[in-house]
Amino acid sequence: MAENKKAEKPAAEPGNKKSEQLGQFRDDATGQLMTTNTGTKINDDNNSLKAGDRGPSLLEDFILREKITHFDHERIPERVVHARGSGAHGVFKLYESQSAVTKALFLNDTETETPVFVRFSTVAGSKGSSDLARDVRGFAVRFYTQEGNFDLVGNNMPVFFIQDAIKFPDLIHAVKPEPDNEMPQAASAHDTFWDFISLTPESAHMVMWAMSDRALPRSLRMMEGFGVHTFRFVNAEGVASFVKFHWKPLLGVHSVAWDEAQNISGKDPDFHRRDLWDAIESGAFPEWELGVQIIPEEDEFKFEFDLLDSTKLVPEELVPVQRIGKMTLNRNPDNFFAETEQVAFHLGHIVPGIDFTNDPLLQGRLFSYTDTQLLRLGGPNFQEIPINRPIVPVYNNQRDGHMRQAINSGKTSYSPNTLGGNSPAQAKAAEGGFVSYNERIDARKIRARSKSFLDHFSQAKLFFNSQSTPEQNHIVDALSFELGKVKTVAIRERMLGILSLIDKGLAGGVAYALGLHVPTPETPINKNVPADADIADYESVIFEGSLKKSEPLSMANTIKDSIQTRKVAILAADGVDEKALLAVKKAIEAEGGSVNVIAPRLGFITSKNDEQIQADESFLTAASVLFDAVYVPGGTNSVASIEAEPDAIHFLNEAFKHCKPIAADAGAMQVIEATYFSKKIESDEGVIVSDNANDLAKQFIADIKQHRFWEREKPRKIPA
Ligand code: HDE
Repeated sequence: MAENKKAEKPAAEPGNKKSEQLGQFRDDATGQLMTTNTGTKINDDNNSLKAGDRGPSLLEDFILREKITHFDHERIPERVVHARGSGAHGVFKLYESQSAVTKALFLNDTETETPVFVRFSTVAGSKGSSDLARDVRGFAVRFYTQEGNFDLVGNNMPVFFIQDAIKFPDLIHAVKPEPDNEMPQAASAHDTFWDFISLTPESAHMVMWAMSDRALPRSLRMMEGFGVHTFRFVNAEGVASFVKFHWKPLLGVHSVAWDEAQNISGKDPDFHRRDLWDAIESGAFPEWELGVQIIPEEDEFKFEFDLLDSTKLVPEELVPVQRIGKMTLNRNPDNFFAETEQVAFHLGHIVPGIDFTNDPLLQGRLFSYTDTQLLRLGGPNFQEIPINRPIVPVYNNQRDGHMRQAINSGKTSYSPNTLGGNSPAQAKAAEGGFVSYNERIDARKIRARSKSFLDHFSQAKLFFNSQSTPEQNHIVDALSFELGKVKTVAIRERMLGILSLIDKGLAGGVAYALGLHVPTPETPINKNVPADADIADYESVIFEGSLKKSEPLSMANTIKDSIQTRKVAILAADGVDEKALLAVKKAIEAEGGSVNVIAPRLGFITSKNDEQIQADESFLTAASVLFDAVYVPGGTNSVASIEAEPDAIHFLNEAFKHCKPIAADAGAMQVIEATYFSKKIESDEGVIVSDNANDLAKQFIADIKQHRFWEREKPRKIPA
């Protein structure tokens, strides 16, 4: 009789404590026989038990009942925000001990690799929405440290829309699909969002970020991450400092164009998820450096803004970011539901050496994250789900509840006790027990916003002024698009009022697109505003910050030194000049880029010297928006076929429109001549035509490093 042997479940990464722990739960049915959940082998999984050939199914059929019942209960509520996400495992390695500022062991110990699990997400869309929505991205990192889990639950933008957690349900209700018709999906371009924003001037700074190219990342691997709030570090002597957390991607920060984003949403709604998965599978592990801005406690009031206000960032010119370690994502999850869906992040998961501040947004979040898991994961034992377990043992007197896994032995589940030897005992600070920072609070209860939170525009201006001209144009375009989708003219006008307090040119550009006028000071933003909005005073606290520009805020200043994992399309057909094709392919692959040959149909193409070259995609399955650059090799017949292929010409026109590098052999000039942009190529950077494959490859690679030639958008209307 065949026996089901319990499968060996080796750690995916021996030596990695989290991976070893997950290994105990990983199951693999390869070579095993099918069973019910109670282990009884199943003989027929295709037919239910019936009374006769054509008779009714029998209630007795425990196999049918179990299978259908489980299926009926397969779904859990999606996250109320950040529903769509992608996860990955990795490790964090510290460069240098940070013991001067924090006693957190994983930030003291340079020997240990701390396992991490990361989940990236969009905010507004449902679980099945497109990756390329214009949206903030969640950037949640769990460190499985030797002192318990530390979750850094951040975003890809350093500030937030609101200052106080009590406004979060309002913000999210406004941005989510409208309640009467559940439209639009994963988009802020609708009336309720802008109604709320136009009545909430504290959102001005975040709106600049959300309308910038940061909301359209080229890849999850190419975005920054931020802890947003000011946190506290506490060292072994009990000395505290304020800290802001940053993640700096080693591939730089890059985005796509809005028109491109919308097309990607149709061609591949899983674009970011696939990109992350494929990069890890191919061994091109995404990397970020962890940065910290440390502010000594005595400097708390040194700034023109309040450190507790999450609508403000600390400019790097004022407090430099020190890079203290590196995170590498090196393993995809085994099971999306078990890991990415069930992971329960919480910024309240901290370890000794890290502590909170009184940021009212942070304080509210401390309540929300446990509360939401209770509903989403079904009860108080969600920390026992494998992905949520710390790598250190858990001992306390919490007991029972739905789906309890631990079998706690012994008589006592209270403290203090004598019957159980007073175990588990409280840990003294010297034993690693968490002691909250002993902050002095001497205050009256008050339900109001601190005056130090009232400047809403100086950093919105700082951000806008720090952008390059193409980036500023993109913000104008984004707002023109979003407000253009708003039906209520009064909301558009109110937003123009807000924008005019940030930058007159910005407001003017958007007003032009909307066919409206920028409100003057005589038609202030608080016109027709309900008393609850409480925005009457804001204009009186318009404040000019001393810093006018901050370089790191512009993506134009990001790293542009690599083509690692960039995707290049080669358009080819029978008769292609394989020498040129292979030379360019080899040069790109040597620098870590990847190449796809796109041909009129799948299968093989026959080169001019009768070589067989595999077509990776056809013009039916591929789209320019899924690539970073395009190359057209020569070869008389190939060139003639490509020229005659409307989809290929569209591919090139669209790549040009999205400001991507384009290269063609001199022999493929007739393909370029069939494009819209052929007349522009002499002056246009980022388009090369050459008769020397090596020179071409060199220049092409240099262009791909630049990512995009945004200056090409003049004039900014290009057909494609
Ligand atoms: Fe969240 N947020 N949030 N948030 N948040 C959630 O928790 C909440 C805020 C962030 O990949 C929820 O487990 C409140 C800021 C990320 O699983 C929920 C407030 C920042 C994720 C929740 C905020 C974030 C969440 C929904 C205002 C950046 C996804 C599901 C005070 C610093 C984590 C869940 C993942 C998820 C509440 C504001 C980041 C409902 C009340 C600011 C990355 O608990």
